[in-house]
Amino acid sequence: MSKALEGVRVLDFTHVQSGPTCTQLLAWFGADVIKVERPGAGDATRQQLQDIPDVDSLYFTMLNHNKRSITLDSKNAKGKEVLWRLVKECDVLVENFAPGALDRMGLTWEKIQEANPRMILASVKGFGPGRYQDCKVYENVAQCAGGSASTTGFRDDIPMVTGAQIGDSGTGLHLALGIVTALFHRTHSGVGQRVDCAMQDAVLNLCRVKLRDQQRLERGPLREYSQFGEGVPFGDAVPRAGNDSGGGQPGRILKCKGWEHDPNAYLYFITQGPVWEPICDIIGEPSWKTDPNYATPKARLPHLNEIFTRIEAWTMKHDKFEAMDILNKYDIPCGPILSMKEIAEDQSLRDSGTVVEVDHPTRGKYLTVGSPIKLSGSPVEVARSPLLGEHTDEILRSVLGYSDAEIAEIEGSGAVGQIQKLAAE
Ligand code: CAO
Repeated sequence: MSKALEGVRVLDFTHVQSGPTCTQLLAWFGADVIKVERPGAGDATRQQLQDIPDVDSLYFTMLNHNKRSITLDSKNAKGKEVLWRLVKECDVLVENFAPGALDRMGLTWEKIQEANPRMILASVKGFGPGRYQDCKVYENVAQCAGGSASTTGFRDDIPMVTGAQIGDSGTGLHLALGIVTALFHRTHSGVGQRVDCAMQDAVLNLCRVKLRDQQRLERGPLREYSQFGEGVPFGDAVPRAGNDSGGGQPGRILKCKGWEHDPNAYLYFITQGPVWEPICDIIGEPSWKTDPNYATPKARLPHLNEIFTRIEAWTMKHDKFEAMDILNKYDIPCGPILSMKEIAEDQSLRDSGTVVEVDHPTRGKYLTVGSPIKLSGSPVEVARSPLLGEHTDEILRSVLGYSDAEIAEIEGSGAVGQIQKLAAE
């Protein structure tokens, strides 16, 4: 079966997390992704958070599946020559260097277009044009500048970053969409274009509902926030809402049986309007079905603390999975708080290819997250990440057509470091 992006060749000049998540998606969908790395060092994440000495870290392996690796010093004259050959052979160049770094390598948009008018140049930067455009940015900076931190956590506590990598992986996802859109546009325009995605913008896009609430706040209190029921006045900016549901269906994280010793013995419980009656029956408050203080969603808003305290008295009698089974019979929206251990062991996630076991020549077997996007006509097979420079020789020969003598000259110049000839696996 052919892959959706078969025939697309990507010059992957990305590092750390945001860029690599984007090119990993393209590789999963069938693009030939050629990761260019500095000789001897490679992507800095190869050595970061190493759990096994001298073995590519899980940080690297889990972000760089299905790619090929070539080492190339882009500041060496011969290296530049090879790089320009790659620019001519590829459809997309993806990079997430610090602002200005690509230009300093001589790869300006004007020169790239001249060399290859069909090239799509896709970049991640921390900020778009404006006062912070020259800043270097990592995940948590983007979460803070994009509106996530100020709206995450509890009202009485400091701003909070989230474990979901919305700044890095979130931006990578946005960029991948920009790239496939530009590829589609190229099918009828015949020319490439730039695709820029700033991490601040991507986070803000994911925090869209909070900008909604900012404007609602100008017209009155946010009644679905617990703070409304508690009688705490609102300020002039959207507050942190703890674990309140974002939408019009109030929800909370509630303790379940075992919470005293298990940090994840909790359930997210949503008091969705249409299932209010079964909720009342299950928690043993049948009179709340008709009591005017509780019978309608609007009437319930000032009593959310009382209601959830009562529901929690019920959830604490059941473990989270038992509670799920009971509540699901009545279509009550709820979900267990799953630990990473539980997720790693979840059979359904394994069966669907979302959690995948991969074998690696120096690491052995490890778990990774497969593609969360499933294309029926282009299934993803997760292949291990490349070793540093593993495909240098292969790419110089088969993609760029260099001869033995030319390859010896390139190697002698130091542009690619020492080419390793790997034994067949
Ligand atoms: N050969 C030679 N030089 C190379 C090279 C290669 N193959 N690959 C990279 N380099 C050079 C770059 O040209 C740059 O040199 P100059 O500064 O002299 O121009 C240098 O390596 C360092 O690049 P950098 O500034 O991008 O790297 P850094 O580690 O200092 O910063 C980061 C990292 C992520 C903060 C920065 O790249 C950045 O802000 N990127 C954009 C935002 C982003 O993607 N952040 C997400 C990171 S994931 O949390």
